[in-house]
Amino acid sequence: MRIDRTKNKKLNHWVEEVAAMTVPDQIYWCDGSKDEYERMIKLMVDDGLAIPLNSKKLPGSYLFRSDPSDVARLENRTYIASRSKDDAGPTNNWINPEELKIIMKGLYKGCMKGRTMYVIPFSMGPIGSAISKIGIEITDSPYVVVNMHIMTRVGSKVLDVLGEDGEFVPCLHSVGKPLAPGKKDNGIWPCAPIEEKYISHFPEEHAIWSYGSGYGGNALLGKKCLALRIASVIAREEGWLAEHMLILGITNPKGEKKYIAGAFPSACGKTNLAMLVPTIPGWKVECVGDDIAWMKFGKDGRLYAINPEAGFFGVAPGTSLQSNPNAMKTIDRNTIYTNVAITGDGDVWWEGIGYKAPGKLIDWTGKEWEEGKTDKPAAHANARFTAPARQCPGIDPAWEDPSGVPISAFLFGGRRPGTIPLVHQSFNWNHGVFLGSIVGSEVTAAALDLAAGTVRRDPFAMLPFCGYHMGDYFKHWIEIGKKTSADKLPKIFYVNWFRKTADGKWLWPGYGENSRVLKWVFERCNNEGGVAETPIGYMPTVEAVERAGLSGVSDSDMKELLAVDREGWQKEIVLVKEHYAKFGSRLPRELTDELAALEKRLA
Ligand code: SAT
Ligand code: MN
Repeated sequence: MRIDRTKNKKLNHWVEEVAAMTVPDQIYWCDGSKDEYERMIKLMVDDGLAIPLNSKKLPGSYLFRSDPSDVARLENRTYIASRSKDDAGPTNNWINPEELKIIMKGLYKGCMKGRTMYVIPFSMGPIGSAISKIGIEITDSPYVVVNMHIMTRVGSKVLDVLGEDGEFVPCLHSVGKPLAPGKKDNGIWPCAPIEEKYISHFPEEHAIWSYGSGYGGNALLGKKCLALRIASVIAREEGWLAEHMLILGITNPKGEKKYIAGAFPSACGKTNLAMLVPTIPGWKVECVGDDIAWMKFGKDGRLYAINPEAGFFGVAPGTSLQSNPNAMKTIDRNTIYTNVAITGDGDVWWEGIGYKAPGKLIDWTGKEWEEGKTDKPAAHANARFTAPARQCPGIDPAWEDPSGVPISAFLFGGRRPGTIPLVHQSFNWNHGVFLGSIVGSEVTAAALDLAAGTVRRDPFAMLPFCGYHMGDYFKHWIEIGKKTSADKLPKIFYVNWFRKTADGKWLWPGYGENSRVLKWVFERCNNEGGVAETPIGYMPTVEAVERAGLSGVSDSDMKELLAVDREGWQKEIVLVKEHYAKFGSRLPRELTDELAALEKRLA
C-alpha cells in the first residue's frame, strides 16, 4: 500500500509500515471536524457501544461502558524501554526495547483485521506555539478518535504545520481485538486480556506503542504517554519542564493577576483546585489547565506555561455542585461519559454527585441498581468525563495563548493527615526542589499492598509519569534553577488541605476555602504577607491566613495547622532517607545537603 496523504515522507512511510503490519480493512485520516466527530459517534451508537444521553439535560452527550478489565491506567503494564535499564531508574518498569518490540510486533500482526485504522494528527498545545508538540496517533478505536478530538487539537492544520520534514511523536495504538469477516463489536467494548496489554515508551526514539487497552491514559496517547513520559525526556534534553501540574490564574481585588502551577498525586482534588471558586470576596480564580503544564523560559527569564491539552478527562465520582461547580457546568453538554451510572430518563449519576440516586439506575456494568440493595457502587470509582476545556465557565482568557502564562509560584502537596502544615514556603529554589522530591500521600485503601496509614512517596506527583531515572529528573529541576536569576524563578510552596485532629476530624474545610491559602501565596510572591521563619521553611503567622467569614476553624485549630511538628518531622526524615536511598548515586548532592540542613535545623 502506498500512502501519499501528506507531504511528510516520514509520516507516510510510518503509516504504510503500520498498515502492512496490522492489516486494517481501511485507512482513514482524521480532519478533526465536527462532522467527523458526529459520524464516529453514530458508528458507535449503531454498534451498541455508545448510548445517547437525555438530549434536554445533557445535549450532545454519550455514555460508554468499558470492559470491567479495562477501567484505569495500568501501571504494571506500563514500560519505559530505554536501551539501558539504569536510565529508566528504580521507579519505572523496564524491558529491553529490542525484546519488547519482538513481543509487541507479534501482537500487532494482523490486529486491525476487520477494523478501520484511524490516523489522528494532533497538537499538544495551541497549534503552532513554540511550546507545542505534534503527535500522530494511529488507532483502531473510534472511541479514541472522539476523545482525542476533545482532549487535543486534531486536524489537517496540524499536518500543515508538520510540513515536509517536521518532527512528530509516533503514537501507535490498537485495542488488540481483530474482527472476523462481517463481525462487529455488537456492544462489547473491545480490548485484549490483561497479560497482553502493553503501554510502552521508547525514550531514545521518542515513540509510544500501546496495545490491548482502550481506556484513558492507556489509549489517549497524547496525555500521560506523550505529554508527560515522552515530553519529560524531551524537556530534559531541551532544558524545559513537562510537569503533572494544574495551572490557575488568580486575581486580587485590585485586579493584579498571577499564575500558579501545582503538582498533586491523584485523588488530592487537583481538578477541584484548578477550577476553584474563591470564598474570599473580591478574589477570582481562573483555570488554564487541570492536569499537565509545559513550561519554557521566556525572553524575560521567567517560566511560561501552556496547558498542552484542550479538554478535561476528569474523575466523575465526588464531582458535585459543592465540590466543583465549574466542572458540573463544563460537563452539562457535549460530554463523553465513561463508566458512570444512568437514570431512567437518561441522565447521569455517580457517588458523590450531591444528591440521592433518583430511583432505579443502570450501573456502570449495565445492570439494574437501586440504593441500598447492593453494596457495589453504581459508577466505577474511576468513571470519567471527557469535556472541552472551552466549556468551563472559569476558563482563563489566556488559556490558549501560544506564548503561555508566566508562572509566579509552584505548589506541591499530598494527602497528609499529620506532620505537614497547611502551607509552608521553601527558603529558596533547591529547598523547593527538595519539597517536590518528598511529596507523598497517605494510602487510604488497602491498595498497592501498603498498610493503611503508610505514606506513598510520589515525587513531584510524577511517579508513574517520569520517562527516565527519577534521580536525573531531580537533577534536571536543580539545573532549571540555575538558568535564570532567583527573583524570576517561581516561588515554591508545600500545601496540605488534609490535616486531621488526633481524633480524625478534618482541621481545614478545603474546596473554595483553599483560596485563603492561595491569597497568602499570592502575597508572598510580592514579598508581602505575615511570615515567620521556622526550621522547615517560611510559614504564615496565624493572623496571616485570612479567616473573615470562615466558620469552624478556631484559633487553636489554626495554631495546629501552622505548627512545626518537630517529632513528626524527625520521623519524616527517617522515611525520606529510605525514599532517597532508592536513587543511589543519581540522587543529586543538593538534595542530600537540603535533607542534612533540615535535620540540623530541627535538632
Ligand atoms: O487515565 S489517565 O491517565 O488519562 C488519568 C489518570 O489516571 O491520571
Ligand atoms: Mn493526572
